[in-house]
Amino acid sequence: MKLLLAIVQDADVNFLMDALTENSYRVTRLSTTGGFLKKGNTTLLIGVEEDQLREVLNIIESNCKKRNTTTTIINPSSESSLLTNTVPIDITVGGATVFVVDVDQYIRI
Ligand code: 2BA
Repeated sequence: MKLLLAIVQDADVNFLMDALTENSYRVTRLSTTGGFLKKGNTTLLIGVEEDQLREVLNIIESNCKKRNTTTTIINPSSESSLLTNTVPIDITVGGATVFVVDVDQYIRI
């Protein structure tokens, strides 16, 4: 068995959870925060058998979009570290970041 930790954007999560549950997958939703943007995102815990892994990854891929955003960082070429000394950067977030972990035991009591 595998545990997927799927970090997805909040805008995608309802569609993704619907698609997973319609296909009889069990899923748990956690509210999380990305370290770089410091904005809310969602982490889904999805326990699957190994032969279901590819289908679940396909469902995640087809429901999670890439989105462009802009943030600011401290200007790395400047000697000043004042917060006012920032530069904008364009970044692409998503579709999804997925960690696949081996499960030792799955117990439902
Ligand atoms: P955040 O950490 O808020 O990152 C949002 C986006 O900012 C990232 O999108 C990436 O495009 C960019 N980014 C992150 N760190 C960067 C850096 N040091 N320099 C330049 N750009 C950077 P994604 O890669 O799609 O990641 C989306 C979210 O997935 C992340 O939100 C974080 O919550 C999670 N994540 C991604 N990789 C991770 C990892 N290796 N470990 C733990 N969480 C991860």
